[in-house]
Amino acid sequence: MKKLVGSKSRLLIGFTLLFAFLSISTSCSKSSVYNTPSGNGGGSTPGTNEVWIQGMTFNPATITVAAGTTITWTNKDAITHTVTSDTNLFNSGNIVSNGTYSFTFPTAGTYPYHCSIHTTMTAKVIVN
Ligand SMILES: [Cu+2]
Repeated sequence: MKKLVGSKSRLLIGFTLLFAFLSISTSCSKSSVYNTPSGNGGGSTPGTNEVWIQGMTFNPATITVAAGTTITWTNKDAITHTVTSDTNLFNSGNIVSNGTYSFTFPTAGTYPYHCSIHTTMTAKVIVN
């Protein structure tokens, strides 16, 4: 009798451990899915009049456009960046991951800019 009770409770412990293990592995796989980037970026290079902020750099670092062109920046990084004119002509404010910012350049000239969060990130727009 005692032996039977003992094996029943061992069986119960076994099931409890099995359920505990299953719920842990379920939550693990859920969290790893949650952490996976969505990967909905479209193409693998910036389009015309587009600058990607990617890997802590502006790509392309120098973009040349005609006067009146609107340039769109897209933040491909997981961290926040800004597009900030060195001469205060334009300032995006914070661009979160996957966020965009557009600015139209009506006048010919060279317009250097940087990220105000990571000041080593610099680039320029040349308007012809
Ligand atoms: Cu930045």
